[in-house]
Amino acid sequence: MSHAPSRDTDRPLSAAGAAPRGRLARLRLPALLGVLALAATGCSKNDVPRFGFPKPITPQGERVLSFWQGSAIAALVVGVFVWGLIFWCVVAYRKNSDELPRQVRYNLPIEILYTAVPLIIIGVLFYYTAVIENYEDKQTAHPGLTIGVIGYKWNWQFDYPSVNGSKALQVNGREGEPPELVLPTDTTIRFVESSPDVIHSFWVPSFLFKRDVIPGRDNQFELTITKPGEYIGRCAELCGVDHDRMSFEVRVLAKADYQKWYAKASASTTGVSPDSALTAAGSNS
Ligand SMILES: [Cu+2]
Repeated sequence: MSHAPSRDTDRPLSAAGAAPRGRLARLRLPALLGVLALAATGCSKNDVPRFGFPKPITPQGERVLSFWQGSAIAALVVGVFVWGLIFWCVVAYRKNSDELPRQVRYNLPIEILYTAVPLIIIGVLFYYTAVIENYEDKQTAHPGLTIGVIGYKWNWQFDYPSVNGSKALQVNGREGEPPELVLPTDTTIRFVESSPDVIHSFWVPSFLFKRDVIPGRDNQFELTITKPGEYIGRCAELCGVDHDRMSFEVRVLAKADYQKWYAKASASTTGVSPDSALTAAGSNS
């Protein structure tokens, strides 16, 4: 290690004493810009720990969120370490003479380290991915509700089977009027997907889950919703020219409200108006 003698030694004492303050002043602008960049993302303080993910409303989504948070924190740790190494090299090994630096190669321990550590990181990510995927793919023998999801060019149809002799119910979107998928809380819901034309993808961001709707296959999954409310749903597969029209609404009602809605909607001959769930439930939530 051959460091050039510090250039500060020639300076008068007063100037050397002022240097730290000058350095602080130079950091003020980048710090301000950093705060501004964070503020401009439009994230509230409560959103930051989710690293951009929406608030999950299913236990399955909670697991995905924890995994995402763990991965993001691991990536940040690696990132900070690498940035630190880069800045340290930039400063410690900056050019200080025209002499060619000592040429080195093959540091075996370091090469083994930077091969082994990424492999371990990938192994851990792979393990948790597999565990959570298995959890999300788990299906019960008798789900509380089975919904048929049909994605077609360019809308959605949701089929509710008949319950205790009631009529089966079909909810269909119309042009300019997205269909409303009404679901109960605290019920194991199985979704059975099908498509008559091309591949679509059923995606409700608040579930932190999407699954492709593939012609000739009946892709299935189950989940339980814990929070009533209104959520947005989309097609997450670029399925053609009017792909952007394939959005839908998800309205989650408390179990009792859902039953009231279902009784009314399945008895109706005129179909289900977008707000019938609310009026039937007699609530504004
Ligand atoms: Cu689509």
